[in-house]
Amino acid sequence: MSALKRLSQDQIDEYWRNGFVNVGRVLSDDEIAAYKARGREVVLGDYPPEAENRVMWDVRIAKGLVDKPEDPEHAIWKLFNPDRFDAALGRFKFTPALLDAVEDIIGHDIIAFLLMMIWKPPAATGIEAVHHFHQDAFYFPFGPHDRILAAWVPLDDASEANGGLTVIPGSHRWDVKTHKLPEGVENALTFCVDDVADHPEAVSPEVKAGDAILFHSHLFHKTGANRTDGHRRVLTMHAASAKCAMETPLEHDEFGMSLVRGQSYDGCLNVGDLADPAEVAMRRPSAEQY
Ligand SMILES: O=C(O)CCC(=O)C(=O)O
Repeated sequence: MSALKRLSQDQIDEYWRNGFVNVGRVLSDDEIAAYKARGREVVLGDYPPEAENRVMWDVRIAKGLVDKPEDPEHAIWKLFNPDRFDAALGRFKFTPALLDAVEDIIGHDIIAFLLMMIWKPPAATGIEAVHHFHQDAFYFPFGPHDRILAAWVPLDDASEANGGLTVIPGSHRWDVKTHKLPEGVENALTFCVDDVADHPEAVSPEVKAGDAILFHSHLFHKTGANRTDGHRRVLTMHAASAKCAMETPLEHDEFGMSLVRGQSYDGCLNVGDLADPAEVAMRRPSAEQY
């Protein structure tokens, strides 16, 4: 086995035992400040017209059910794949310390396929942005799922109080359950699992700004409302081993397969968006093979 890049064997054991691990600090204070500042500029309107659908407002605001708060940053839900329209936010997927930790879990060849910057509106807005228990693998038509994880990196200290992560340790060993739309306001991007509304073993780890939690694609996780007056912003990257392959046809092109470390493989996930060819060696499958 090759040498570990960042994690201790204990951290790796913890990941496979619990389905998640805090790998410590991956962003500097300057990087955190820069991502926050750039996120705000985008939310205030600094994005190209074609990115309109990727700037997603809270579903209650988007559906006109509540008034838009004065500060657009209190109304935003997420930037969806900001790397597709914003180079500054897109740099997140090349964060060396983060990729070192990801490599220690899923191997050297890494495809980042989904990036998000997600907000939770402060309590004063009255907007309760809740995402009930779900498993990310529900959305992913490729596998094996053991080689797919999420990196969750808060830009503000996060805890249960401001809508941080709640997870069920060990649930990464459960199958992917049936997911359904949440009751109340419909939002097709917040499918959830009905029969796991709460769980006695659920934990809500406190996570410092700039630390990364890596979690398995089957892990049950949820986030509650932000009950504080401050922001809760987070950058997430979903990553798969470049040795993963499609299991069912992809019905949309929202997963931007971007090789961020190592190489891609014939017959495995297709890389359509190679951001920095100098950093990665890549073998493109020949035309005849496809
Ligand atoms: O941090 C959040 O707001 C939600 C993260 C999450 O559960 C997800 O993106 O699957």
